Amino acid sequence: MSKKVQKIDALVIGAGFSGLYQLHLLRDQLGLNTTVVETGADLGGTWYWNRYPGARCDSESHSYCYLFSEELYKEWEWSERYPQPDEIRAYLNFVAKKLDLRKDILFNTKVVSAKYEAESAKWVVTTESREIFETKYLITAIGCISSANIPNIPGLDRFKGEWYHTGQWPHDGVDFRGKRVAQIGTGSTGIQAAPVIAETAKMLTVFQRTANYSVPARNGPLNAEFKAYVKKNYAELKEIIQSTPNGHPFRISSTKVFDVSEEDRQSIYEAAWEKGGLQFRASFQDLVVNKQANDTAANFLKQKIRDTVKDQETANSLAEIDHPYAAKRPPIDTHYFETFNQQHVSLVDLRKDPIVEITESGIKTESGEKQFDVIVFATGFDAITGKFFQIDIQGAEGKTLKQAWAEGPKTYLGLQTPGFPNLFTITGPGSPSVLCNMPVPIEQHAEWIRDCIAYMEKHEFMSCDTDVESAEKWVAHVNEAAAATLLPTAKHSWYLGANVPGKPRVFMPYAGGMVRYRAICQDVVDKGYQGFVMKKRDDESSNKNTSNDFSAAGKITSPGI
Ligand code: N01
Repeated sequence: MSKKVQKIDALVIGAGFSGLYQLHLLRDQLGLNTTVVETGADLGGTWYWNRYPGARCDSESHSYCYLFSEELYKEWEWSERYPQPDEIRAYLNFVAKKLDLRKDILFNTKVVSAKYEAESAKWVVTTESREIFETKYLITAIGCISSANIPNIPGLDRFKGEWYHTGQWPHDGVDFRGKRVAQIGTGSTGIQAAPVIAETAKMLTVFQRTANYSVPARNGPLNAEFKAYVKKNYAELKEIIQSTPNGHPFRISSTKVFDVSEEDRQSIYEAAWEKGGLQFRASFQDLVVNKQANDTAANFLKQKIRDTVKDQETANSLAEIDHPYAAKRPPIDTHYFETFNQQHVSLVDLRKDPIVEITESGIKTESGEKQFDVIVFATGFDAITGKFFQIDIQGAEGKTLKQAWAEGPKTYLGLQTPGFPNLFTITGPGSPSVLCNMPVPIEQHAEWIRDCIAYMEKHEFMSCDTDVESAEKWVAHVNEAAAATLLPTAKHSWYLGANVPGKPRVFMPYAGGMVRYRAICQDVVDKGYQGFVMKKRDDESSNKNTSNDFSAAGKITSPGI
């Protein structure tokens, strides 16, 4: 039986970085009656679910946090260069406590449907336990990589051992001692997990479909001097983080690869390798836009693999990489390639020996069957759109979001989809999202949404939608931005949806960089919410404008990542 309808101003789905900040902005700054609903039993979003061995954020801790409050920034102290899920959750708990957020979050509450009622201009949102909310504003804060992709390999249902997906990891961990473990997948997650699984497993076999680059993370504890530097330089760090295309705390070099001699180039790569982390990508300005320039970095990294891995055949399989460096999300690691020098660790190159099926006791490839006690799927996510499709979202004319995005997601600025008024999507498709250090686009989106809602309330608009023309222009611009880079040349990338069979191959994140994106969003506001259609009750007039050509933000120079 349905429960009483709860009437609120704003409903936010998800209690990760996005949802928490959006709650604070709408409740504490606009005074809206706001509720956050969260499937998990606690806050954390991505970091509530991703607790696999070796899990760590690839962004440096002093940039993987909110920047809106100097007080919060200075009060929190990170312990390591890259934070683990536990520490990120502790940080989010600290923020939630400081801002008194928990009282407006409902945990263990999964949204199953959201339907827009045009007459009342309200969203009716239903949860799995039949709670019903009626809300003017609906904001998705559901993350980009939150819908686990478990490949449809025949036979998994009859496997008698244990199996896990890294994005749905048991909270009390998995004991690998004495176990023969198969790990499928060598993306950022698999590259983090394998060395840690190998520490305790009796045997680890890594199944690799696409070889991947990786740069050492060089993780370690932060010393007192660095911690003091971070606190002292909040303003400067914030300025750097918010003025680089990818939202990281370092600038991308303005030097191009062929502006320097071969010798100098190698020294620059060596220094970046020693420093470690995603900063390697910032060594030169043109690494992700010029294939020949990229080849120099790719060759450097492939040689590092060959120098590290002792077995020739394994080294070949790991170093035969089919895409430019950073055209897929570049992993960083702690002794990943070294792991293959251990006697009990081996690699199966699925390009040469594909999986046929999973059996009761192991995995059968074309060359034969291997026995396993545990299978770890580090196989990624139905990224960016997958989570949306788990909710039955129905817009103004009864069309579902699934139908609207059947040929690929179509949004305006990644923030709104035509026909779905008052639905705002934090880091939705078409946002810079995953090409950036995530808290940066999250803060910008949440603040933009707050301002848009404040504008609507001030002018008594009942609804805000975008039109098909504006969304089409934005999708074209997202494609144009991607085409200006090497990113779409990686054909098996989840940026393109290529990891999920049947998913439309559309480049989903905005590759024009965060600075450019921020400028476009501001320009849209300055022009009276250009491309958005705001309506008053019984009033067909709106502030609809002609659509934007996004040229005000200038030329695309260097993408995110
Ligand atoms: O997922 P992935 P991930 N048979 O999709 C393979 C973020 N992240 O979880 O490349 C065999 O990158 C697949 O092969 P292929 C980060 O943004 C962030 O590693 O499709 N193999 C690939 O090797 C990252 O990019 C942090 O050919 C199959 C792997 O599984 C994103 O999460 C830390 C297969 C999947 O790699 C996703 O990373 C970790 C099949 N049927 C991750 N299906 C942070 O620091 C898939 N694969 C924030």
